[in-house]
Amino acid sequence: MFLERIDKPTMVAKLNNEELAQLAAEVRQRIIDVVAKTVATSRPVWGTVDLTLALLSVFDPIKDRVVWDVGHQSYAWKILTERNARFSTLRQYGGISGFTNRDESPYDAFSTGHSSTSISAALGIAAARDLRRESFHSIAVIGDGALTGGMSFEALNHSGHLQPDKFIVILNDNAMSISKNVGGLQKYMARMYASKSYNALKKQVWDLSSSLPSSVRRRFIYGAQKLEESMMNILVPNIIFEDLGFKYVGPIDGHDIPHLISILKRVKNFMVGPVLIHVVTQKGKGYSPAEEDASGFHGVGPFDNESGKTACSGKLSYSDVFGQSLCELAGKHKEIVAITAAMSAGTGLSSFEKMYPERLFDVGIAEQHAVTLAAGMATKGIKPFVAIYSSFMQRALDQVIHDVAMPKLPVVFCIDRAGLVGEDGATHQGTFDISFLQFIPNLVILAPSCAEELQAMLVWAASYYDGPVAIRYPRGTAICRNIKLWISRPE
Ligand SMILES: Cc1ncc(C[n+]2csc(CCOP(=O)(O)OP(=O)(O)O)c2C)c(N)n1
Repeated sequence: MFLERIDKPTMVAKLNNEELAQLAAEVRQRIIDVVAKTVATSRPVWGTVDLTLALLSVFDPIKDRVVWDVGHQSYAWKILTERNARFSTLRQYGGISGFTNRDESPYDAFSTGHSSTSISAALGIAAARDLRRESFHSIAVIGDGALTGGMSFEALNHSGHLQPDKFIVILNDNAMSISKNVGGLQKYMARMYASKSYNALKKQVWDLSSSLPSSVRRRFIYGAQKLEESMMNILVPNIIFEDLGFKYVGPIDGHDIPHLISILKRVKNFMVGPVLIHVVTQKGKGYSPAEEDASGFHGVGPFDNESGKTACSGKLSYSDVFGQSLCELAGKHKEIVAITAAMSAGTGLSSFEKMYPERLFDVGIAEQHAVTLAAGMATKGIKPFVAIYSSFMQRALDQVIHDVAMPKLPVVFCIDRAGLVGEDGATHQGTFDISFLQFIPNLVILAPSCAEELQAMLVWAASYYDGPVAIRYPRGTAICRNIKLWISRPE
């Protein structure tokens, strides 16, 4: 067992390719063994194991700063940065967090949980480094799902302005958010996989540059990059990241560790200005049940690690009650639509999505946009039900106040996971919504005490047009009094 011998992350850099491959397999197995038993949800994190090993082979995990977006893909990072012994306490009371956390380890550069913060944070770290005249690399690792969040674009835009050296964004592209990723950017990235001629050209330029003496290398690279830009415009029109001021490198196979290492070394040693490395990975890679059902494996309870099967609780959650009731209501009220910010399954909207695909709007991880999209629809007689978890609703406070409540638009906010949520930890507790909603003018706030009340509130809200309504309900099994339930319990 290699893993047992890795008590310092710097040891990873000393391994050869075969040893790295074995270590990757052991880390994957360690994750499977722990998350299968975890008394909580678990995450499909096997896809970033190879990237983690490559990062640890090239960068210094204390001096250089790696910011993992959301943080749920950092399990391999945790295992290899002195937390293997504690890894079995993952997502348990007093145990280690399911996300990166500065209080937990000096290897965690930034505390995370909510999406799309990594580029801003890594840029801030790079800016602070330059002000303090220090020298190290600042690296953001962001998924294609998290890239759909507006903050990511704000940060990319600002990076193009600041142009820091030693600043790398690694785009971990598995074409999946929790469900399949949505949007024009995803389609655009899929087109880039085809850009073979551009990549071949880039490789030749780099191969040549690494053989030059350091005195001329920098000038050569600058000239080559200029040439490359003009060639690129012919071969791959409109590389969006280059237009924003990044050097684009990719797409690269995120499971080929030696290749990843060689790319990271080249970027580390030769590239100037912000660099975006586009890495293509497979969600769940290395654990076949998760490879086959990647979205099903995001946020499951304990499972059998051979078959990957989870036990069905047979109980109805508040999210189920919401989703099924909304299906019924949408049959009667043709103007009802549902809006989700990349969380259709989590918020109970899967049946709605199947029954009314044209009336379900998945906006990506973009809560602010979800709320103002609803506001726009409401001005034209549509009745939007916006389903967002309580803690993610924090993002969209100004949109609720300014775009919905002040103009008294009839939007219904279905605030799931209100109150304590358990194992997801501090960043996901829905403990602030009453405080931040109660001062908002024109907003009716409702909190059901059982499934039947939730249904009654949804029925009332569907016909209420004097202003917005927020209905907050908790995670987990709904209390059912069986008074007038239209919906059936799952098998
Ligand atoms: C603001 C916010 N909204 C929603 C979520 C819930 N969430 C956690 S992970 C995730 C999908 C992230 O997809 P991606 O960035 O592609 O990472 P992957 O899981 O594919 O590695 C979502 C929507 C969140 N963490 N933060």
